[in-house]
Order: sequence, then C-alpha cells, then structure tokens
Amino acid sequence: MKKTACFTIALICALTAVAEDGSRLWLRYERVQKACVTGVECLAAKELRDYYDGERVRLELDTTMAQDAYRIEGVTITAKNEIGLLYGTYALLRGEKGYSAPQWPLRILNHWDNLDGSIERGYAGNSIFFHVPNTPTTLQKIRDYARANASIGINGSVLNNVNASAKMLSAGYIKLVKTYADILRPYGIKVYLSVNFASPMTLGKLKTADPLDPQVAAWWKAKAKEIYTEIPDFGGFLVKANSEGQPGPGDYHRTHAEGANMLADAVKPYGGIIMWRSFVYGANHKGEDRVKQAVSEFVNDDGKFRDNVILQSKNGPLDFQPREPYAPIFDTMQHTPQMAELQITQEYLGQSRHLVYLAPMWQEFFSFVKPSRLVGIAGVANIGLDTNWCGHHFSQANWYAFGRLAWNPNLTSEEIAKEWLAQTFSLSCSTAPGKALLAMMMRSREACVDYMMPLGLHHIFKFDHHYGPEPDGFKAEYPLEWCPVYYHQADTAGIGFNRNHTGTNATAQYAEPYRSLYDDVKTCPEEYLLWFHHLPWDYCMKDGATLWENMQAHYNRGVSEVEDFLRIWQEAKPYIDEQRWKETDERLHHQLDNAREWRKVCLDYFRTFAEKKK
Ligand code: GCV
Repeated sequence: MKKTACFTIALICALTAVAEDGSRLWLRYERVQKACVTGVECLAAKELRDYYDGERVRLELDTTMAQDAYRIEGVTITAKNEIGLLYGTYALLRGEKGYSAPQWPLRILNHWDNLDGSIERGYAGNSIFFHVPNTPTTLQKIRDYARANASIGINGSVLNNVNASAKMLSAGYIKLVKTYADILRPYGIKVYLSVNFASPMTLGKLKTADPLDPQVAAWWKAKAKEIYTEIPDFGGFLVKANSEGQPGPGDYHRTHAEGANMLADAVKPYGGIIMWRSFVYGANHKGEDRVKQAVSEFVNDDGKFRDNVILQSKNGPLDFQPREPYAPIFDTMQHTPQMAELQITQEYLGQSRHLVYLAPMWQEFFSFVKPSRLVGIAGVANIGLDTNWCGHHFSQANWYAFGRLAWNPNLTSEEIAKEWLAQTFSLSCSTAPGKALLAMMMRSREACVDYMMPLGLHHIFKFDHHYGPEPDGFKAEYPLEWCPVYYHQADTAGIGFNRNHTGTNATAQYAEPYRSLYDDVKTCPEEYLLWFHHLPWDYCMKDGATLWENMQAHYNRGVSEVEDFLRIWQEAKPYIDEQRWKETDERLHHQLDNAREWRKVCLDYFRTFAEKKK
C-alpha cells in the first residue's frame, strides 16, 4: 500500500474514533458478531463470535499438544484444552497464524497490593482486589483484568504484597480469594498468595514460627488444607523472608532452605509451589557490598530445596534500577530451579509519569540469562483502579510486553511494540506516524538511563519515594545501603563503586566470560563502568572525551531525547484520539521538566568534585 493511502486510513481512523480513555487497553475490538464458530463450545467460541471479523472459525481439541500451545491453520484453531483455545483465539484476533507454545509454564503477575486497598509502589490508583472488595463493579473489573491477561498468556496472579499481612490467610480473606479465583479460572489464571512467615504466631497464636517446630509445620499444613478445600487449583505461596524487616527462618537461626521446605511440604500434596525470594540484604551482612549479599546468603542452600520450591530473583543484584548488570545469583544456583522477577511498575523509571518502554531492558537481561535457565517469570504489576489501568497510557505497553515476553522471550521489543501500537492506537508501523511512535518507544529506556544515571551510576534517587534525584543523599540514621553517596562514591579523585578484585570483588560472583569482562576496566562495557569501577574524572573514554565530559554528554542526550519525544508526539496529534493524546502530552511535558531537573541536580553536584582544583 502506498504511504499516502496508509496516512489517509490512519487519519480516517483517528477522525472517526470515539473518545477513548484507555480503559479498553489493547483489546479495542468492535463487537461485530459475525463469525460462525463451530467445534468446542467454550469461552473462546464466545470471544470469536463477539469479535472475530472473519466468517468462519472451528475450534478443535488435540490432547497430544503441549500445555497452553495452540495452532492456527486456515480457519481452525487447535489446542490441548479450552485455555489453549482461548490463547489461540486472542492470537487470531491480533492477526497471528501457525503454531505457538510458551517458553515457561509459570507466567505470573506479582501484585504488591495491601489489604487496606493501597499498593506498595503502585502508581495507578488503588488495588483492584482490595480497595472495595467483592462488589459487582470490582468483580467485573477482575473479569476484565482476567481477559486482558489471558490475551497475552499470563497464567498466574499473586494477589497481595510480598510485605504480607498475616490477615491474608484468615478465613474471611480466603473466602474472598476463592471468589476471585472462580472469576480468574476460566481465563486460565491461577491464584497465589504472598505469606508472612510469622503467620502461625500472628494468626495462629503459636509462640514461635520456627520452621523446625512441629506445631508450626502442622499449622501451615492445616492452613494449606483450608485453602485448597476452597480453591482446589490454588497455585501456592510467594515469600519475602528476612528481608527489609520481614520475618523469616533466620529469626530462629534456620536457613532459607529449611524455611522454604517446611512450606513446600504443606502445599505439596495439592500440587502447590513455593516461590522464595532472594531479595535480601542488611542485618546479617554488615559491611558487605549490598549487591553481593544475595549470593552470600543463598549459596550454601543450593541443591537443598524441595522440588516444588523455586528461587525468585530480581533481574539485577540491587533493585530494579534503570540499568543494572544481571544478578549473578542466576549463575550461582546451579541446582535450584529459578524464576526471574521483573518490575513492570516503574518504581525507579519515572513511575507512571514517564514514558519508558521496558521491553528493551528485559531483552537485555535475557541476553545474559538464557530463558532456558529459568522455570518461570514474574512481573511486579503496574495495575490499579485508574481508568486506564496503568496511570500512563504508554505504561500499558509494559504490561503487554511482559505478557508477550513471558510467552516468548525471543520476540523482539520492536515486534511487541508494533503489535501494541496497532492494537492500542490503530497505528500501523508501516506508516510514518506509526514508525515515529515506535522509534520513540524504542529509544525511551536509554533516554531514561541517560537523564537519570548513565554509565553505570545507580540508586541516586530521592529517599524512599525513588522518583527524583538526590545524589548528595546521606542520612546517618539510615543504613548506608539506602544512601546515594554509598553508590556513586564521588570525590575529587573520581567516581564509581570499585567492585573489581581490588575493591569489593563483586565481579568474582559472575561466571566467565563476564567475571573477567567486568573486572577489567579496559573490557568493562561503558554502560556498566561506574557500577564496577571507581575512575578519575579525566579517565579517557572510548570516544576520546574525559569521563566527566562524557557523563555530561549522556545527561544532555537524555534531555534532548525527551525534547524529541515531545516533537514526535506533537506530530502524531492528528492520528491519536483527543483524550489519550492530551493526557500523554501532559505527562511528556512533565517528563521533560523532570529530565532537566535530573540533569541539573546531578551535574551541579558532581561538578563540585569534577571541576574542583586539586
Ligand atoms: C515490596 C524495594 C522497594 C520496596 C519493595 C522491595 C521488595 O526495596 O522499594 O517497596 O517491597 O523492593 O522488592 O521487596
């Protein structure tokens, strides 16, 4: 099709579009009720009757097929069961053909939702599960949520925050979870819960939560029985133990394996799993480089976990920074099944105010940690009660991309963004406006790294809310690991955290070739330079500039990228519906202000060292 014809189509679509508020996400199909659907009668058949624009579809079962896989051939969708047919249906609706099977059996959203209806690090309103539980509106919302997840292959939801309240396991809440599980089940989504390790004390009134105490084990077994009686396909527990003040087996001088195994035994008879997080630092590791602590704490547990325990680790060794090297624990734990935890909610990437498409960051992680090393994937959700679910219209792309990558980590970020733009804004990337928006999305993560913390800088955020810059942040009353000055180590001699063999030797936790690559300043990629090395301000970079000059260039580039995003968005105006254009435009302006603030605050501060006469 000629470019002008595509422009015209895009323009007509935009002009005839109804006001859009983002509530329909990428599922903006019109109810056409056109197709004659034969074969298996199920939810998939209903979706096709409502939304498929073709004349005929046939749904068939083939029990020899892999779990969740589907085949679309001619006008027939084939799968092992009804859930596979549903996945095939959404694939057909977005224009796919052929055979597809997911990389992992576990594709799970982690909600950090609190029972009071708030969400930890939630930037899109209150909890869809707990803010106003169990009303018809909430139940409909959860049905819509289930449908959106099924459309991208997500098959599990941990409903509550890893900083878990013991009340979650009380009889009343278990009933509520059963109600939600009944809604999610037809969409292929299992429910999981985060648990507080001290629940036997808080809820059960026992004197201890020691995992080796028979009464404690019996309490968990009885609790598992109670849950599975209500929810026979309950998925299992997610646990944050001995981390950031949460209770855990360490309180009784027991190992993580001892704690996890006790819970694993309780859910095992029902096919349940335990996802045990490795995000630990602090108490037992005084003085140790924070990024080394997870490996130090877990290495002796490798191979000691029950077979229904999975170790869940964040992609980087610190905490969801705009850029981190991969977490070496994925190399260390050779005899333990592992899951990666990605963060969809942009805690450290401008939250729901900055347009940052995260798929390139996750692809970067998969280039270091091969998907075949993992048994599943978890994403900390960015979903709340805001009309558009995610706060920023473009943050929806991150929910979408997480699901698509959880299904197939070999998809490129570009392919996913194209799909998303086509479905969400009816924009084809073979048109100029589509291409421009695609480019903006693809450049957005690097732009964020540049205007926040380039060259391997990390955690120089304002205290606690993790939004703006605070490179001079230091508070004696807080642990050093919460203070920006600990991470950048800037002084008149230079900047960066020395983690090579002359420093904390964190590089030694990596397998080769990365161990040597990162350890040697000459081979360390510049994007990780200050993560691993402390270097003088006049250190000569690959482009011939000094480190200080190069750093300034990065901050400048980050800001000019956002300026360009605003230009792109302005030019896209004729092709985007009014409400979403306006709301996104406001946020982009805000992002530009923030990017300029990051540049100013960081460069003004670092200049006090870099340009100080020695
Ligand atoms: C759920 C970071 C966040 C905390 C979060 C924690 C975790 O520290 O700031 O809000 O707590 O990670 O992942 O457990």
